[in-house]
Amino acid sequence: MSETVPDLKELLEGLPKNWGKWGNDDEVGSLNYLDSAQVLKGIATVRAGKTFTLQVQMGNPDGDPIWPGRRPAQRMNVLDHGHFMSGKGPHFPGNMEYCDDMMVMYLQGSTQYDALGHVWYDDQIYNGYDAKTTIGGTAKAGVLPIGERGVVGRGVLIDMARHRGKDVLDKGETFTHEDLLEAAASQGVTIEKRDILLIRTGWIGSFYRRDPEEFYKDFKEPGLTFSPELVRWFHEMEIPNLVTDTIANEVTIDPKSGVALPLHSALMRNLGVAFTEIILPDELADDCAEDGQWDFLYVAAPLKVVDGSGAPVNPIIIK
Ligand code: UVW
Repeated sequence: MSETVPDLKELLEGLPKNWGKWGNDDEVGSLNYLDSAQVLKGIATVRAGKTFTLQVQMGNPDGDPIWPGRRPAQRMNVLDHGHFMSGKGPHFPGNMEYCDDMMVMYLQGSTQYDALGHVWYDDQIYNGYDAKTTIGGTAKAGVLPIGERGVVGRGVLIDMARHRGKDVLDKGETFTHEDLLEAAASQGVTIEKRDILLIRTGWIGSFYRRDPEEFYKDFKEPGLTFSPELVRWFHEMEIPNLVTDTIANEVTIDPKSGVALPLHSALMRNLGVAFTEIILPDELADDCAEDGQWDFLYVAAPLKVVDGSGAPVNPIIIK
C-alpha cells in the first residue's frame, strides 16, 4: 500500500469519463447502452423458461447484510387481527378486516440500485452535476430515472468463488477484469460488449451461515480491485451495469493505493455504470453450473423513490 493515500482526483486523473456523452441532462449514464438491440439479445438467451429472483430477504429477523453504520430494515405491524379481536380495528360495511404494516429502512439496506449521484469526489457527481444537488435529496442523477427506465439486457454471471474452488472468497480477496475473463473462459461463456455483468463471490450467501460478529469484524469485503486498465476495460466494453453479491461491489479498501471504494468513483461517477449490490445469486449459479448456461435475460427496476440516492430492487433472471 502507498504511504500516503492519494485523493480520488489524483488516482483517477486521465481515466475515461462519459460525462456529456448522452447529453448534459442525462441521469442514467451507461444504462443508455441498453437499447432495443440489447433487450432482444437478452431475450434470445432464453431457452428453458427458468426464472430466478436475486433480492435478499428484507427485514429478516435474523439480520440483513448491510454496510457498517447503516441499520437493517425494520418492519412494524400497524394493524392485524388482534385489533379486530379486541374491537380496535376499523369497521367497514360488510365486515372486511385487513392487516397493515410499515417499514423503516436505508434505501441501500437491501439488494438495491445506487443512484449515479450516490457517490462523488471533487464536488461533482455523475455528468458534472454539482454535488450541492444532493443536499436534502438526490435531485440530479437520483434513482428515480433508473426506476422510470428499467434495466433489461443480456446478463452474464461470472462465478469467481466457484472458479477459485471456494464456497466464498476470503475477506479482502481481490480479482481483476483479467480474472473475470479467465473465469468466463473456464465457464465457457464470453463477456460481450454491453453485457450486464453479474459477479458471484459467495459473500452475501455466507452472511446467512456466519456469526454476524465474525462477518463484520475488520470489515473488508472481497471484490474487484481498481486499476487504470480495469477502468478502461469497462469503458471499452460499454458495461452498463455491475451487479454483485457484495455490499459495495468492490474490495473495501484498494490494497495498492489504500483508497476506499475507488470503483464507485471511477465507474459510477465517471462512466455512469449503474451499481446493483447485495444480490443473492447462489441458486442461479448452481443452476448455471448444472446446465452450462451462464448468460440470460436480466430484468430489473428499482423502486421509483423521488430524489432517492438508491432504492431496493428484486432483479429477475430468465433462462
Ligand atoms: C457506500 O455508499 C459506502 O456503499 P454502497 O454503494 O454499498 O451503498
